Formats: sequence, C-alpha cells, structure tokens
Amino acid sequence: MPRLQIDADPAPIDIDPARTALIIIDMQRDFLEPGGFGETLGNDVSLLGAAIEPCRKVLDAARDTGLLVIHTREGHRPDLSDAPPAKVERGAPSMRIGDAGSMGRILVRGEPGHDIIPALAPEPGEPVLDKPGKGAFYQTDLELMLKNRGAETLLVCGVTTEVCVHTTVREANDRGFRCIVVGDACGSYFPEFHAIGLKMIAAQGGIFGWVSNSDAVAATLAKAEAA
Ligand code: TIU
Repeated sequence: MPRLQIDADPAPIDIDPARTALIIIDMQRDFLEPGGFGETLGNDVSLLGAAIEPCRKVLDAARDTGLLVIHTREGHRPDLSDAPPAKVERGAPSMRIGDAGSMGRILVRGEPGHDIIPALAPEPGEPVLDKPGKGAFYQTDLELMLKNRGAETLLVCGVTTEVCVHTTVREANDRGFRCIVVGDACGSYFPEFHAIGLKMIAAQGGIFGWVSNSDAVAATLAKAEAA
C-alpha cells in the first residue's frame, strides 16, 4: 500500500496503512453511562457522548482498510488483587471500585459496566486489552502485539483525553511509536482539559504526538481502500 498523508497538527504526517494500528481507549459503559465509575467520581458522563460518532467513523474506516484494531478497557479482577489500594481508597467517590452499582460492580472485569459501549463493540479478531492502569502499556502485552504486527504509527481515540489517552500516548511515544490522536474522537469530563490536553500533545513541534480529526483520518484511510 502507498504511504498516505493525514492532515494534523503541528504538521501533516505520512503513514503506511500496513504499519498503522487503531487503538480505542476505554469506550466503556463505566465511563460513558450513568451508574458507572465516571459518575461515582462526580462527573457528568454525558460529556463523553460527543466522541462516539467520531470514534465510529474512524473505526469503520480502519475496518474497511484492514488496519489492526485494538480496544482497551480499564478495570480490575473481581478480587481486586490487581487494584492498588492507593487507587481504590482515593478521594471521596459516591461508590468505590468493587462496590455494587446499577451496572454491576464498579470498574470490575466481567461486569456490565466494564463492557465497551454497544456502538463500538469489538468484532471477532479485534484484540480487547484489559488494563489495570490508566496507560495501555502498563502491565499489558500491548507493546508485544504492536511489535509483532510491525506497527510504527498509532491512531488513538477514546476517553478521557487528559487521563487514559494522554497516559497511553506518552507511554507509546517513549517506546518509539508515532501517535496521531484523533481529537474529536476523544472526550473528557472537563472540556477545558480536553482542549488543552490536545494542545499539549502537538505543541513544541509535536512533543509527544500529532493531533488530527475523524474526517481527515477517515478521508485518508478511504484513499488506501481505493488504492
Ligand atoms: N476519570 C477519568 O477521567 N478517567 C479515568 O479514570 N480513566 C480513563 O481515562 N479511561
């Protein structure tokens, strides 16, 4: 496949679709729907809804182009043995990790709230990566999966911009991956953090990545399909 150019900040970036993977971060009911982890922290979870359609657009384009698609989920084992006490005991949420909520136990694997939202449900053959932390590389086999597939560039979507997306992109950048964050396909409970979080990535000549948007990414991937 020919290399293709994606419009991005701070500058357009060339990608080889055969060496590009899409990573969708934590588009789980626990973050996007009432009754989950995000709401227990005091957040208005409806703010994340704006990222769903842009994620869907990029996901459809990635599937049509045959990109490696990886979905991540933040959550813990039912016995919470992989949940640091410092995480479980933090703050004053209305319910803590492991407590029983309306979508099952908060941020626990296997519970309804831990599932990816139906609009972005993984398809067979798309790895779903469970992670105990904010970053998708910490205590997971993501780096191994990407290296096995020869990935050099990552398209990154998901929630939340300044927490799990940022942590993952920083981890990926240090491992030598080129990260293109799809801005409108990310979301935050804090619109100002979302806006500044995207600026932080692309500032200083793209200090730890590039920022694009779902239309630009989908249009570029469509050229790969046509080629
Ligand atoms: N609370 C918040 O903004 N985010 C998280 O706890 N996890 C992710 O970002 N996925």
